[in-house]
Amino acid sequence: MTSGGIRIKAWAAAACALFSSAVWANPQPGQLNMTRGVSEWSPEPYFLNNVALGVCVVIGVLVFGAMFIAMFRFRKSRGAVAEKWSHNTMLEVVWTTIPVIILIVLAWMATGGLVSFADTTGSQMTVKVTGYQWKWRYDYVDYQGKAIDKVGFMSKLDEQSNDTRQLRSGLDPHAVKVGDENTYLLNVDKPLVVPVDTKIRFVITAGDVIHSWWVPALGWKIDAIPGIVNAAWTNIKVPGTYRGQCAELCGQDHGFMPIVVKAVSKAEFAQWLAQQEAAGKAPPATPATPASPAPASTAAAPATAQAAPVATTSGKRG
Ligand SMILES: [Cu+2]
Repeated sequence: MTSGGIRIKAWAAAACALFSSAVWANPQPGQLNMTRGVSEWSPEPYFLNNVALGVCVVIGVLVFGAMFIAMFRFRKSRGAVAEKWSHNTMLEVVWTTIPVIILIVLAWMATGGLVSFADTTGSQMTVKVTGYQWKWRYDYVDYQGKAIDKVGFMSKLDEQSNDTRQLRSGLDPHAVKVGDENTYLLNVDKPLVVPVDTKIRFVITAGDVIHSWWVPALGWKIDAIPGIVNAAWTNIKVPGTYRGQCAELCGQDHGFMPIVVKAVSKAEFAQWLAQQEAAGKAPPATPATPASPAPASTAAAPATAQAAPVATTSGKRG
C-alpha cells in the first residue's frame, strides 16, 4: 500500500474512534454506521463516509442554528425591525467559496478512493463472477500465477431459505439458521471460497440482465453488466464468512440471490482448491468417451450462431 493509503488507514482508525460505532464485519440489525469491513481497502469508504457525514453535521448545525436564532431572537413580537438593505458582496463571495472548497476536497478524496479500488495490478488471484437471474457463477481463473483448470460453480439461495420463502410454506423464517446466526435469505448452497492476505482480482459480468455484486465487508459493490467486464480487487485480512446481496433490481427474484464469501487461510484454500480441481477433472472424463456426439454438437453450435445474425439482419431489412 502507498504511503497515502497508510495515511488514509490511520485517518480511518481515528475516524473509527471518533464515531465509536461498533465495527462489524457483517451489517447488524439496528447498526447505524457503515461496516468498517475486513479488507485492506474497505476502511477507505468507511473513512470517506465519516468525513462526509462530519461535514454534513457541521453544515447542518451552522445553517439550522443561524435559521433558528434569526427566527426566535429577531421575531416581530419581540419588536425586531427588518433592515432595508439587501446584498452583501463580501458575504456572497464567502458563502460561495466555502462550499466550493468543501466540494472540491470531498471530490478529491473520493476520486483517490475510486482510483485505488480500480487498480487491480499485482493481483495474485483472479475470480470471474457472473450474475444470472437469480444466482451467481464463480469461475476461478488463476491463483499465484498458475491457471486454474475447471474450477467453477453456481452459487444460489440455500435450500432452507428457498423452502421457507415459498408462498404459504408455513415455515418460520427465524428458524433458518447457521449456528446462532439467522441466515434467512442470506445463505447460499456453495459459498465463494477465497484465501486471506491475497490480492484477488474480480472480473465481473452478467449473462442476462444487470446485477450488482455487493459484499459490504469488502467495501465496494460493482455492477455486473452483460457484455461488459468490470474489475475490482480485494485483499481480505480476517478469515470469516461475509455475506452480501445482489444490489441491482434484476427481476422478480432479485431479493433471493445472496452472496457468501468464505475467507480461509492460504493453506486451507490450497487444500480446497486441490479438491475442487480433482473433482473438476473427474466427471468430464466419463461423458467425453462418446466421441462422436461431442464434436457434432460443437460443430453445430457455430452454425446456429452464424444463422442467428443472418435471420436478425434479414428480419430488420424486411
Ligand atoms: Cu441480481
